[in-house]
Amino acid sequence: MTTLITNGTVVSATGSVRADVLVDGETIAAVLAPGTSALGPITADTVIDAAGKYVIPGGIDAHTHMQMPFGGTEASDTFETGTRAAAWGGTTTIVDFVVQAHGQRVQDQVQLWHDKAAGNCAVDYAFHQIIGEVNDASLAAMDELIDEGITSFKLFMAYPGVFLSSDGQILQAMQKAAGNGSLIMMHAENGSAIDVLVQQALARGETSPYYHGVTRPWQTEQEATHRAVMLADITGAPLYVVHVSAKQALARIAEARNAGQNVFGETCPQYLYLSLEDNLGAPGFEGAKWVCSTPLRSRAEGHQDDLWRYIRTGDVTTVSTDHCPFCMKDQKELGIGNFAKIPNGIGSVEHRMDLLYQGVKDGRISLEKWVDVCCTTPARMFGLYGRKGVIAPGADADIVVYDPNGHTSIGLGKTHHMNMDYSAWEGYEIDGHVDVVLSRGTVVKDETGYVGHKGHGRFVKRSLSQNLV
Ligand code: DUC
Ligand code: ZN
Ligand code: ZN
Repeated sequence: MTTLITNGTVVSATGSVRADVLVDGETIAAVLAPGTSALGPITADTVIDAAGKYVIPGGIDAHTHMQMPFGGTEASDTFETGTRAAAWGGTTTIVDFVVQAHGQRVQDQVQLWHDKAAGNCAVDYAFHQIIGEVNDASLAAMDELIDEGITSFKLFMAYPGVFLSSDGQILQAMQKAAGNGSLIMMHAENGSAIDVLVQQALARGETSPYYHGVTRPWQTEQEATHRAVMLADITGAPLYVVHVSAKQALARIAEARNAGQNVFGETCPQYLYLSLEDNLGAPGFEGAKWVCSTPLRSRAEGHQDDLWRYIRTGDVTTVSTDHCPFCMKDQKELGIGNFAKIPNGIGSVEHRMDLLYQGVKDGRISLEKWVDVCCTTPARMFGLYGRKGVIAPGADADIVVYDPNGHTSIGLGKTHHMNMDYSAWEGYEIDGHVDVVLSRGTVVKDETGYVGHKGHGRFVKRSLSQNLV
């Protein structure tokens, strides 16, 4: 089965060129000058006309939480619904987090995540490992998992009593990563300080969602980021700081990078567009829709503009979603009268490519930077490059045909495909449209809608990061 995507502009992280893409089976066979090859006109079983469109590598969302237990409930997207929504939005690979909490065996949890995902996914998937309890067994598992294609480990400086690791435990895990070549991912917020601020706010009767943001001030993020950077420096471990929302934390990351450290920043669409004032501060309990950690930051303080700038400078290496959806009904509602009980998370897996494309339209980032932070660098960062993140012969035929003149309405009500009863992006009008999505050569989304099926998506074993200096 061959497919020719013709007349389009192939956009990579380094440039754009008019070219045809020939797909044979599951992989890309050739990238050709438009119309012909040295052997004459190309024939294929299926032809996709991409005239006036961009042809880009399938998006890689390197930070998702499908059906993750959290805050007394479970993230509302299953691997089936979440990866289907990803396909709708031009994301062809997700990297989800296996969770090891206190008292759990890492290897048991890996098996559990395989059981949840296998046979259910619309697009390919890989795993990171959350180490919620650093001990001899979990440190040993960090070595074992590398052979199983899980090469990055997330630690928490937040959520005392649930996921938080002490500085000593973090140091030990970093020593392990420095030795075996894996990558440490860090949730960098000072959880002990935040817990005190939260209790004090609640005691004053400050219970609405707005106070979720107020009690996690930027200083708690910058302080933890600094500590993580210093611990990484002591150990020589590479460090990827997830969901950075404070400009001061990014300044610290940029400083470490300028000093030659292998430190990387990730941000998410919510931190680029949404804010403490406009969203968490919405009337009544409405702000619960946007409770996530790290929190949305004040627009008056200028975080959003700075994050775009750090994407341009390369200090924000990747843009992922931290997709962790909860419905308002029965889930976010757990925190009525006490913001600390609102499950933390926003769902965006369907909208990341579109939302970041607005940065191109608005003149904030180049077309190539869009592909870089959404597709190519996530692949390099997490050991997928070559197979994923690139349109080149031999790569998996994960391809998106994107219409820059199309339009996507994230309307009021349920116009999205995530398993949520609201959208954090309600009312957003997007310049651009995901027209066609191929996952390993199979069209999973076209102009008629979703045409894929559950079970098409496979687990992808990752190699060590290809993005370290
Ligand atoms: N932050 C969230 O918003 N949700 C899940 C976990 C996290 O760290
Ligand atoms: Zn986190
Ligand atoms: Zn997360």
